[in-house]
Amino acid sequence: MIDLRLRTKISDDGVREIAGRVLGPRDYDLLLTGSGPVRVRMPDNRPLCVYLPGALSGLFTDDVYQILHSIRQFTTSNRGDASGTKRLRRGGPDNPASRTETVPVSSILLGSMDPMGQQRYCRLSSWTGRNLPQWEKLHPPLREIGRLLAAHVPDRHAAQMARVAATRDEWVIPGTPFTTVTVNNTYPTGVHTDKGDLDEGYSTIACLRRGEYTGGQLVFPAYRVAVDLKDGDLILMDAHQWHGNVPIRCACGTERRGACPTCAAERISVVAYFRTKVEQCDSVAAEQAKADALVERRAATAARVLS
Ligand SMILES: O=C(O)CCC(=O)C(=O)O
Repeated sequence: MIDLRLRTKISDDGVREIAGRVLGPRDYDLLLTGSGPVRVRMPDNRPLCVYLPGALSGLFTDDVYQILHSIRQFTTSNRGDASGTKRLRRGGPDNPASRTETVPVSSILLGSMDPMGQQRYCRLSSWTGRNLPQWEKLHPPLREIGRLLAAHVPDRHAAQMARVAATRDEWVIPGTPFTTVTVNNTYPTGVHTDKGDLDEGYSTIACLRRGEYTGGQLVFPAYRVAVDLKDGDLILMDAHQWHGNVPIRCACGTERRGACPTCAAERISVVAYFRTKVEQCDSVAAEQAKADALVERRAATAARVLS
């Protein structure tokens, strides 16, 4: 394993200014490609990332790929800076929407979700709840990612496992230090830091590639370091450091937001992590009771408004 210690860092204020921006080759000086494993340390010696080329080769079977590929249809407009697009307020000048949205990106949450927005109870994400057999087929690669995290960043893995021990089993992906997974399909994230995951933990990104494309490199702009994840590569990383991707241009020559329907170029990133607030989740039955009570309260309010 090559061990690199970076000497300089651009100030947080300097990087915050470019939050949401899609990066380019001008934003890095060092590009890690698949020649061998590399550990990169920040100037204060904390680990920025561990890049493990080919570590997952063979684990993303056709079956697993088909599942991950099939969920590209699910999009979200609430990834904020990570969408790499501007936030817009829908509605007219007289009735502006209360919250802003971005252009939808192909990104979906799998696994456990803590209370957020209107859904003030813990639950499995809707895709997960409806597709349990497929969800379980994703577990073996996630277990291997957890094992690699333990092997290469043992202190962060141990910190995460301490939170796992304090969390009800039903909310943890069995045999892993993770509760939740984000699957992105073929779009460049804008400069962002991850939110909702454990401060003392570590994030992991696995990559599946199909067809021919250029770009997609994952850049840490404060350190001017980038990683070109190939099919089957894994990066273990501090996702609280600013990061984002370079635009993805497929073999047909178009800049992609979504897999290319013509040449089938596709970049899937699978981000596995521990969601901090999942530790507070009650039993499935108790959380379901909270959900039911919320539905009843809303129905009662709606009935009062109509009467
Ligand atoms: O796809 C990537 O390389 C980065 C994904 C990411 O940063 C995210 O989903 O938050």
